[in-house]
Amino acid sequence: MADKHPELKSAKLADASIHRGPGGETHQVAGKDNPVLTTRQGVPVSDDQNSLKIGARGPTLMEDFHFREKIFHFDHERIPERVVHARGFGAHGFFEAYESLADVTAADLFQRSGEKTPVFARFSTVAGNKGSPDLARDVRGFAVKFYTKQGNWDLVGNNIPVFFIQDAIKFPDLIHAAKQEPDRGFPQAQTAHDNFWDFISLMPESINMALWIMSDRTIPRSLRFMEGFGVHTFRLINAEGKSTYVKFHWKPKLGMQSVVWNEAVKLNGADPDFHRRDMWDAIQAGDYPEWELGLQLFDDAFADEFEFDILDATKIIPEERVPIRIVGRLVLDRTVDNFFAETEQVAFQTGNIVPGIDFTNDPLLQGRNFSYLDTQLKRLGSPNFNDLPINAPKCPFHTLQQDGHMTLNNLRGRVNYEPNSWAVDGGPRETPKGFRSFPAEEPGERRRARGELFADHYSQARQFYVSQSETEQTHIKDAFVFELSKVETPTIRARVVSHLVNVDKALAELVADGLGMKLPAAAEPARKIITDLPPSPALSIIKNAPDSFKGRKLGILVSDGADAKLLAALETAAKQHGALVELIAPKVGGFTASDGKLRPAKQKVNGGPSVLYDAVAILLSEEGALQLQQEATARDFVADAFAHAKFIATTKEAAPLLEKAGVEPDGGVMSLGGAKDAERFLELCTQLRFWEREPKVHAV
Ligand code: HDD
Repeated sequence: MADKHPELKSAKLADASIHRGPGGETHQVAGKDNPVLTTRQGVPVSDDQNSLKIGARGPTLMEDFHFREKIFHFDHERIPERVVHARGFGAHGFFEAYESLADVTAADLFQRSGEKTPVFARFSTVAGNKGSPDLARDVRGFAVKFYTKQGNWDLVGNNIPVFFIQDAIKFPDLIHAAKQEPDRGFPQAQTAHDNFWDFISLMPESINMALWIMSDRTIPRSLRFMEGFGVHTFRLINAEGKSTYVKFHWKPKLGMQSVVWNEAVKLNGADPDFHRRDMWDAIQAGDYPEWELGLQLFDDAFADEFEFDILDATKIIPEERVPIRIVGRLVLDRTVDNFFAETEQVAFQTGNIVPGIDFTNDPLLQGRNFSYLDTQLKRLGSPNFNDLPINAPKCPFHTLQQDGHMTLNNLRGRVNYEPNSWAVDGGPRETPKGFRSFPAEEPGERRRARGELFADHYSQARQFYVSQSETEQTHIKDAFVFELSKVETPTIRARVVSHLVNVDKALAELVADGLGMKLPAAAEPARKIITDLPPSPALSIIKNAPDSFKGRKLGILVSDGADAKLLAALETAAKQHGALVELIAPKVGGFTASDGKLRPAKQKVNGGPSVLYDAVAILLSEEGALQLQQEATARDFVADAFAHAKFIATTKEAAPLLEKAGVEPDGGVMSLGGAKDAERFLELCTQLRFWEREPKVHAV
């Protein structure tokens, strides 16, 4: 167990030194465990409860420097939130290289097998404000800062390998359309509104990404259960200066998993911090989230023969075409000490690359290289944001940059320019081993244009759709119907569906039917040929499910008199599967199981709905079942678990509750005869969801 804050858990409540002031206010005096409270100037404070006044009931005095300083600082606590990806959660860890990649790159972090490089990763949603819920249907940011021995490398990716637009000049339009509408300031953290779908329908290049965002990829069960992608084609450069194209992939060790949409909607109310809490809990418990880094490597010959442009960020290269070479692992093993100092002030920049890695001409990437640097100045308020510990390299660095707001790294000595004549204290000098851009030849006219192959907007969208399992295809259809049902303008709905006709006619028909409209004619494609590409099974979450319940959570609904043996057996089996257990009871103070022992509960039933769990067990005594069948939230607990295709284990005593909740026993509902059934149930849970049930519980 790696508990980073053991002192908090062991903390005694410090009430010994409490005394009351004349107005009844609480004063606590510094003692051996608590330092003296001071002002920012270090002046000891005698009273932090009352401002300085004339008499007990008189006006506050301007001379109260402690009051002024405290309020002044509070008034300025906020900095602008990120214009996108405002809501995020970060953690520290390391990247470990499995092998030397010296054949393809000179990047120092990839030279030695077993080499560990410290990293900071920040996961985010895109559209919502800082306080928005975690389970918004949205792309997740997956940004990793590698503090390498040759400087910081930032891989600023997403959990989806394609993007909405091809050229960075459209980014402000995309984001304006996705975020709250400017007159009304809503909807928050949602794309289900007119402006977003209006923009998408007018930008056919976004249709591939539209399919991805309507898939379950945008409602991950956990940040630990999702993939990450560098999206663009980058270059790796080896010591001889040879360039190899590369696409970066992160593969979660626990496998991929998402929730269902109705679950996401409910999770946003039940626990808006669901993803960050999950990550925090996992790291605190020593169950460190882990991903493997994979590379798709290819050369100019492949780029020339590939049917899409490798500079087009709205396209993937299927894993079946260029296999992924796994080259290392990312482990997140430390939560932050201070959210603001680290997660909020971390400044990622696509422009942060190191010798051995280089950009390509992808017009989205080229634009990003300007935007990230620029935005940090606005957000962090000074060009010295790199002096903040979270942003500073961990290798030695020497620049001749100086001064500016809040600089912490000041030059020493006489020299702040180069070249200079000083042999001693002459400051830093260049090295032939420093970063060199790949000397690509760039012929051509100055034009506002794009590569010809960028115009195929539908072939890969279709490939993505046909690569999904039936369940996932239904989820995509349902998501389109849900989102477009929130669009108030029928012509926008129709324009979106007209693109879907080019993707997959059957999908378009289902969506049109779900919206109660006639199937529109197909949109005019920019490129006449729509290629029927072979399915890429790697694109499906369900087809690649991990067959393990590791890292998942079993929720057990209990009452007084619950079978203690069975409970212990379930707890043991869950532990053996690497899963966590939480007990949900009528009262949080606990319940007395059949062995007469009082056990604490984690949740009271109305605060612990089944959406918080991957599978549930209902372990009630007869009286418990009679009591809970009267309780709406207990009925919801069971009914939701059933509707969300979860595995349910139940004792026969719990039958009245299941019946009241409308559960019709099926292959995903298991009756627990005794302790011996616990392991069988956990085995069942390794399938994660009982998808066969879904069509039976959703009629619309
Ligand atoms: Fe971006 C933040 C990922 C296109 C402009 N972006 C940001 C973050 C991630 C991404 C993960 C959050 C970083 C953090 O946690 O602090 N962005 C992407 C990906 C893109 C992409 C994968 C396409 C492949 N972004 C993109 C474009 C532009 C931007 C085309 C502008 C032309 N992105 C920004 C930004 C942000 C940002 C405005 C906001 C906060 C920040 O940079 O630091 O500069």
